Amino acid sequence: MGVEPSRAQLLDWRLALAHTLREQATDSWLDSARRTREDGLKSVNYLSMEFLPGRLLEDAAINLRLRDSVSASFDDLGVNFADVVAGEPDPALGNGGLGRLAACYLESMATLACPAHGYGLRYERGLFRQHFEDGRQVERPDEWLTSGDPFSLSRPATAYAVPFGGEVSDDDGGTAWRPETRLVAAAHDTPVIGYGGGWVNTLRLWSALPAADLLDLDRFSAGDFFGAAETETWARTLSRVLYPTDTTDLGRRLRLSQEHFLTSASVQDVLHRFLETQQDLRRLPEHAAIQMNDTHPALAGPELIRLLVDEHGVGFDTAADLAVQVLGYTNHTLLPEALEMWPVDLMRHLLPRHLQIIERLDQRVHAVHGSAADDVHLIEHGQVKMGELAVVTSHRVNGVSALHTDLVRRNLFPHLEALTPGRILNVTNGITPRRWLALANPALADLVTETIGPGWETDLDRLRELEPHAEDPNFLEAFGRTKHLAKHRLATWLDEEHGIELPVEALLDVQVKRLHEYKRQLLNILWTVSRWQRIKADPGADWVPRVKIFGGKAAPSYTAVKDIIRLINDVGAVINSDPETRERLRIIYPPNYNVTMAEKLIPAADLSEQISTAGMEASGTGNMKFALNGALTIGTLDGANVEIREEVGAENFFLFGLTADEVLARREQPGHARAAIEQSQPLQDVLQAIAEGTFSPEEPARYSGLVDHLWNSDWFLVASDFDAYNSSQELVDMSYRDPLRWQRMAVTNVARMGSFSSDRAVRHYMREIWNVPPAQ
Ligand code: 26M
Repeated sequence: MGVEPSRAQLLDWRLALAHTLREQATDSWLDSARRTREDGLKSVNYLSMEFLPGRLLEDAAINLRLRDSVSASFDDLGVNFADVVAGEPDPALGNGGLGRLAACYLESMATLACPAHGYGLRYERGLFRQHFEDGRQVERPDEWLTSGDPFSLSRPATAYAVPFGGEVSDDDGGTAWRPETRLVAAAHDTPVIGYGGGWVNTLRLWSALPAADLLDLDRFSAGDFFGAAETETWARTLSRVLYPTDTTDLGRRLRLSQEHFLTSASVQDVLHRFLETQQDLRRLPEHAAIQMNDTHPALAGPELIRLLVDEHGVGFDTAADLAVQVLGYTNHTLLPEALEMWPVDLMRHLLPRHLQIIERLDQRVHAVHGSAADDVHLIEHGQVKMGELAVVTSHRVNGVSALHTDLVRRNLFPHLEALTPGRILNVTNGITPRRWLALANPALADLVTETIGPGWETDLDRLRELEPHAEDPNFLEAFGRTKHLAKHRLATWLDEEHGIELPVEALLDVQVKRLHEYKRQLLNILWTVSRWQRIKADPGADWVPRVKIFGGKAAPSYTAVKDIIRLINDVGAVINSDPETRERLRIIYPPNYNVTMAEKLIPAADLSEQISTAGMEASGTGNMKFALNGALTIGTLDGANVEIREEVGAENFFLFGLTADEVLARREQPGHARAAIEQSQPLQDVLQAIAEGTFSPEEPARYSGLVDHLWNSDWFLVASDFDAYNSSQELVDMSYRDPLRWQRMAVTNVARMGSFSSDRAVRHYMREIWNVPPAQ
């Protein structure tokens, strides 16, 4: 770094470490690309608007099997490894589960030596940083690039022009589109190192640059200096910021432009790499699979067809067939407000050629399937439906848990399932055991290795070998010590970073995830109020001490859940300063939940809250991380909870609440919320306290809207599930009072979580969707 060791700052050490680790990966990185090229291997192109990789350096050290020697080298230099990596920014290039899943899958593909590129956008600012002011969420910009991006390589030589706007002439000419503007997509590559370091893939993120000729010289000469720079400003805006919401209600033009920019640059890159070694585009499906992470990159079909037809002279039908063979689409949500639709007028304005191709695809579906396709419309009510587009341009469509896939088939795309039975399949989500056990929980990872030997890192089913030890009191005690260690680590961090005290002997009960009404953080905080009231009513009883930890961000415009954040903080302020209950109940809500915070919270948790309204959480992946780290789950029959419970055993899982079918039926009953509240004295007491301003004495009416909504509407069935949740929580207390029993349940959870490895999930994609053979 050009700095004398004695004068080096932590940042210098971190940059040096980044360059050193990247250097260590370089031979493998080049070899992997060379082998893919020279052996003509098929490769996967994972297109995603979001990636949440977490901090890169410790993960790279672990996967290169260098963590211990790196740490020892730093010791020799009188530098603390943990301090070095603690300064690393956590790239927040995603909102939540979908982006984190993409990162786990990239890591597993590299570990399995599956040739792959991740493609995304290099947002200058990631997801906002969250602060609290008077309990309210305040958003600040995330400046993750201020000390550079030292683990990545910018590749100015790899750039593509991405066209926008303009006019199309009739559909049969090969160069029908005369775009108004072109932006340049420039590549930034991050190595994705597989476990063991034998295979290294690439995460390629695009940033937008103005094309060299974008400054409008005519306007400039005419004295319109600002107008002349308009297009340049537009370019710089495009990759400036990640959309912080999971609906498309704001800034629609910019969002669609981002999606097209990602898709076009990536598909051009896929074709470019193919044409480096091949001539016959009809063989594209033998060499490339493209996976669309939700509909955000669903322009990939039209874009691939456009490039094949307009630039390479392929016929439309051949191009469309090729696209279908190459593409796959993963659906991550059934929420109607998150299903993308783009106004036809906007699409015509920005992407006239793509609109033309979509119209032709629509005609083609009807020509091929006749009246069986009467219910299929890619365009309806002046909107392009991106879900239908993604389905008809893909040979496989998958949901992310068994229940979710069932609902995708039955409720979301029944008309499309009927056209091509078998196109829709399930691939239950998974998580990488390298980051979520080896990195996040070294104490438990060491105990596992001592007990069953190494190898579980790449063969997570081997955790089953822990099961006999669940009967061994010595092992259970050692297991308990790992949990304690994780709690102490968390306590130190909470104290140092946030000045928060953590009572480490208490039951640690954690709900961390994006705020959404369907995830029902509200149910959790209402129960917490109820617990507080009951402790106060019977202070002599033997209450199990609990710490309720919350973490998560709300979309800036989602006012209903911003109220819930404020309520949690308001309740916390009152409860935490109540001397009568302090030793038995505490609320902690550290701001700015992200991957790094997850790595600290999850290993320390005793209880994992997975309490969504049944039928609404597509899968969840936090649920898997907690169970793998020996937390027990309290949860509804939703998403992957269903499969986790089947694997770990019903007796090792705290189930409560309405099923997905019951949810639908309950919503049909008029006055269901009022009826549920009237039947539950504890819930009435809670709502009365909130309505009276117990937690907002300076503004008693602060939560009147929220309470009113619960009595009169309650779409997410918080009231209907309250009593069941309470009974389940009482069972949690009972089980926790018997530490050996609790630990036996926890160890059994760990031992039976092997199938939730992202290695299993990625193998499934390779076999059933990508048609990529396993490495020998
Ligand atoms: C859409 C338009 C504009 C801006 C953002 C979006 C958008 C962003 C993220 C829409 C949806 C987004 O994510 C959906 C998501 O994260 N789904 C989650 O996916 C996880 C991985 O499969 C599942 O585990 C979660 O259950 C599911 O909620």
